[in-house]
Amino acid sequence: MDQALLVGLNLNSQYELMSKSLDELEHLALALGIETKEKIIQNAQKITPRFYIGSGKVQEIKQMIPVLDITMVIFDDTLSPAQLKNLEKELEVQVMDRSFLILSIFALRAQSKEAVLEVSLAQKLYMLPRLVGLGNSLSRQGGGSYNAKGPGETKLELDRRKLVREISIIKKELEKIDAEKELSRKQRKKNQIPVVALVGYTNAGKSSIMNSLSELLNHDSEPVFEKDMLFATLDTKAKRLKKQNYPPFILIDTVGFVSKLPHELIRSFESTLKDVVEADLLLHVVDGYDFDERQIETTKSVLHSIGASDIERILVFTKKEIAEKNPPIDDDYIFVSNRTKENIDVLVDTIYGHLYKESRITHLLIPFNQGQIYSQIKENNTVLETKYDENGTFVRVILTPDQQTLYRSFIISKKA
Ligand SMILES: Nc1nc2c(ncn2[C@@H]2O[C@H](COP(=O)(O)OP(=O)(O)OP(=O)(O)O)[C@@H](O)[C@H]2O)c(=O)[nH]1
Ligand SMILES: [Mg+2]
Repeated sequence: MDQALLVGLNLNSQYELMSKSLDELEHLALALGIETKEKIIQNAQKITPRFYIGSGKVQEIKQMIPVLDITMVIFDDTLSPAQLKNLEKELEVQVMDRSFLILSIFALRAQSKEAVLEVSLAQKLYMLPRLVGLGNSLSRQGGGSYNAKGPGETKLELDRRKLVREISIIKKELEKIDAEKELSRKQRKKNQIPVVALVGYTNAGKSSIMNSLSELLNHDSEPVFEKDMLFATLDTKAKRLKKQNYPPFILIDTVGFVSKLPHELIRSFESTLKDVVEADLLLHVVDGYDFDERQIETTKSVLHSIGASDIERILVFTKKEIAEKNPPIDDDYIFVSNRTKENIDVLVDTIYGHLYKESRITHLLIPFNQGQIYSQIKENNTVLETKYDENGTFVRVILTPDQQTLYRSFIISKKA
């Protein structure tokens, strides 16, 4: 097992926040099997360009390394390529930053072809500007060995060109996958089925909510993977759910967020996160037991950076059965338990309330030769009444504004 020393720079004199951030870093490290031996916080006014922390602190760390048997030093923030290089040279152990750690966890978890490509793209984007500094860390990731060096070309330049080439190949692969997914997105739009996406901090309980909702609404579906671990879900899973006598909706479970999520990851997960961006409603899931308001802020800021901040959001807290008190927050929320299933039914009603709040009871008269329209409406909507007369099938049904447009030629003004 690697033994790590964690380092945080406290710039805003918010010691407590920094200490929480280092606790989270410890969890991230543990996810890779790295044990934390010691945590150090330096209070400072500004970042030192050469070492990120002050050079006195670097010497202090250097002395601790042999005493504590440290094999790597992990910084809580993103280090510049130069800082990384200077620190590795000075400390003579492997040095990594929070971004590298998160990227490595993602790499460990990625299973589907899409996730593997996305993570690999993020890692390569991260490496590109750091080829000079990442000597030790990079060689583990397969910097590659080369036999054919062109005249006058350095290994560095070859590495760089190889990376650039690989990045463009992966991007093309991802575009292909995205084009296929685009088809199913278009199909959903055409069928007017609304999309609800689960978003939130990693380990908040998103996948568990998907399972609770599926159990209640769709008994025969396979559960998705839920586990007490960081980034359990990397792949998007979509399920069609439907309350009896109500129209269906698509529920999407996807990757969780964490504070200081590397921007390379956000960029390369574009295709996965598109499902979130195109959703009609977001369920912002928050751990209601281990409540931390900053996790809400992190999620909001990631949503903002992917262009999803204007989508309507319902705040959902989990783990109600073990929480001692209500989360101290002014916003409206629903507090559920995925263990006892308390309030899962309330969540369902709230989802329907949001999706169909502009829906209207509409009267339609569908000629008998348009039977498929009637089946489509019955399948996807709440039909309140059906009657047959010589002109066709009369239906009293709840329609969304979009559906009112779609079926406008069948709308009649009052009861037949
Ligand atoms: N006691 C309790 N545990 C819960 C509840 N909801 C979720 N959990 C547990 O919390 C852990 C994380 O749940 P997940 O559903 O995997 O979390 P997630 O948000 O999907 O996490 P990522 O996929 O990593 O982003 C699991 O061990 C769940 O069993 C709840 O209501 N009560
Ligand atoms: Mg999950």
